[in-house]
Amino acid sequence: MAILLAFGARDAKPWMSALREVDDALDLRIWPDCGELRDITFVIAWYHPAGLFSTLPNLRCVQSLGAGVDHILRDPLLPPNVAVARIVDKSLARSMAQYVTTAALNHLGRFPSYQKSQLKRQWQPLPPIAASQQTVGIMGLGRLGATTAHALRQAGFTVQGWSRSPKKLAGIKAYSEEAQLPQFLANVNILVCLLPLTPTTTNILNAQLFAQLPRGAYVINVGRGSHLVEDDLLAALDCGQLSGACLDVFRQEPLPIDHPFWQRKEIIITPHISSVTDPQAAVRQIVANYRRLQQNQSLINAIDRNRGY
Ligand code: NDP
Ligand code: OXD
Repeated sequence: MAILLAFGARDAKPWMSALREVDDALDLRIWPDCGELRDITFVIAWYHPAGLFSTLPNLRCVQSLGAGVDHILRDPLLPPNVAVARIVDKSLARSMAQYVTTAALNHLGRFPSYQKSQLKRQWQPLPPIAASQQTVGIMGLGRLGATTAHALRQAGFTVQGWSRSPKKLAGIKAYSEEAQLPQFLANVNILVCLLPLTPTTTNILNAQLFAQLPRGAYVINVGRGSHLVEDDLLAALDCGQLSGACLDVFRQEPLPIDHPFWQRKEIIITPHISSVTDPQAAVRQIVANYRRLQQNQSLINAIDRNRGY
């Protein structure tokens, strides 16, 4: 049995070292040096090369390098009986909470406006807004969404969330299912997307949804680029329905050089860094999963392939 590291967009070497620190007897291979393909039962994947899974006759598990698994599930060649697991880690949740809170406070403090004034050498105080008067709405109250909700609340914001199933989180008003989405959106000043990308959530940040937010709302997308209909965002910014957006994820990454988002002053762009898995923090659960697979035990943080997350 061997483990293959198949990373399209990340350096595999720090992962090799961290895995070896946990168990230096592991048979580890880095794509494209796969060796004997029939040895490979376990793939650690991050935007893996197309066609890979169909070349591995004994594949039993694909472990995502991150919290999301959309990059694995969208592969039509993923055999139906292969288990899929993801990373759940406190440091990943903390760093997401930190990013989103920073983005929300940056918007609340009007830092982008003051930077514009600065470039014009203008001393232009704006009326202050209290965090408590701003409602942050988080779409997705899972591992990252719940931690982020608590961090925003600690920063003084009024926080509410929306998820598939009903939730009870101290101090956070929770809405669930599609039926409660309009009610959830109606008073949200800062909307955060922390949903997984599934067929149901693809394109969810669209014109119809933006129209249900109060005028001038702000959007923070840290879920996936395909949650957002890009033209609808630009139109909502043009007409003032939205006042701005902070985007960490994009339909195409890296964001193409000629993409209209680059030119927009109301958009803050970061290169998919809001929460990056730390190899040292994540390898233990990966090795545990590999061992559990060998012993035919159920996996840690396995996802439901039918549900898509
Ligand atoms: P979880 O699976 O723990 O949580 C997902 C949440 O979304 C759950 O609350 C779930 O509801 C809710 N949800 C799923 N589908 C729907 C739906 N159709 N309608 C309403 N709510 C829905 O995931 P994580 O919190 O760990 O991660 C969320 C996503 O964040 C990842 O999938 C990934 O795309 C993104 N991410 C981005 C990173 C970045 O650097 N930008 C880093 C890490 C993750 P319920 O609780 O009822 O199941
Ligand atoms: C993840 C990510 O899903 O980094 O973990 O986007």
